[in-house]
Amino acid sequence: MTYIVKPKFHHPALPKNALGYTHRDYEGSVSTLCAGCGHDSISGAIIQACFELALPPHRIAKLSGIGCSSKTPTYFLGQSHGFNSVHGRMPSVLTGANLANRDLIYLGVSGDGDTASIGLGQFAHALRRGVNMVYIVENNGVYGLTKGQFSATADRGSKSKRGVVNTDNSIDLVAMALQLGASFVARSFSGDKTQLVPLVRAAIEHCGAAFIDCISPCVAFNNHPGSTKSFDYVREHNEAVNRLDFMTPREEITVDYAPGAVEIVEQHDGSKQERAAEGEIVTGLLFVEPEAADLHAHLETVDAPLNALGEAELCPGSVTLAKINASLR
Ligand SMILES: Cc1ncc(C[n+]2csc(CCOP(=O)(O)OP(=O)(O)O)c2C)c(N)n1
Ligand code: SF4
Ligand SMILES: [Mg+2]
Repeated sequence: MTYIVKPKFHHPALPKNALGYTHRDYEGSVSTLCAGCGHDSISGAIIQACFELALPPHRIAKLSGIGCSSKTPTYFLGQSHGFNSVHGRMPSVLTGANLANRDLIYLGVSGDGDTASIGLGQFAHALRRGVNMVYIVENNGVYGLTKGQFSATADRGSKSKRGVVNTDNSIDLVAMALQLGASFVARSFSGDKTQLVPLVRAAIEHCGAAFIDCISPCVAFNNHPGSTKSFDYVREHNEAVNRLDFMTPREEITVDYAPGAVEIVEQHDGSKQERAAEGEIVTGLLFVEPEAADLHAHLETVDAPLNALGEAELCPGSVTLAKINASLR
């Protein structure tokens, strides 16, 4: 993969976080995506969230599949662990890494093609198992990298750049995440950094499967009239249900509702579906289960990361093994 390394120098007065790092310490290589691509804004929000949380970059693992969206981990957190996996396979690679080392913060980045088509099964199982991760889908309704075919999240009736009408029903990843038991579910818009940064921060701090479906317009193939994933369409139809200001668990968590723009979303009364039928896009934190148990809790694994255990802890010894074998005879 081609990439351009950013020069290391920066203005001496750049603000520093609690670790003494500047925003620059959370950046990656220069993006090679199309100028104006929504995905770059999401990378910016991830950089900002990690800077604000003062996360040590070496404690973060970023994993992705294949697609323009899945290329983005190269453009942020250049000092973190990274794994660019196979198309649609990020969730299982992330699950394995998380089981081996529970001490890292796992950030899965995917596209709507990567997640809602080839990786749909992988997506479903990672969420239902409660893998402790932040799973972000950079949702543009097309396969951007392969020149703009409709993806499974493209709305029925929306038009391609050449005017072809999509006749297939769309997959709503937020609805699926809710049904599958994700304990943090949100939808956002790459053009709304004020909403997205606190959402990413809250998702990182959440223990369990945190899912963010982020509408991210593809300026090359899906930003025209007739598209329901264009900048203009999302700006006109975005219904932000809450404005978030996230503070770390050491302090109080507050939710700030702007006068007149407040609405409580009841997840099981169908209100979200009514909005979708009216062509509106509901964004914000839609569901959270603050005390959720993650996969390690379900499996009752030990607190120490498995990759840090030595032979003495991993092997019960020949005497114990003989006893177990005898009990099974
Ligand atoms: C197994 C496999 N099948 C198909 C492809 C071709 N392919 C590459 S990226 C992609 C879709 C990307 O779409 P999406 O995940 O939405 O990412 P975007 O580029 O839109 O950000 C496809 C089908 C592939 N690389 N590997
Ligand atoms: S093709 Fe679309 S998704 Fe890919 S970089 Fe360009 S604007 Fe972004
Ligand atoms: Mg896409």
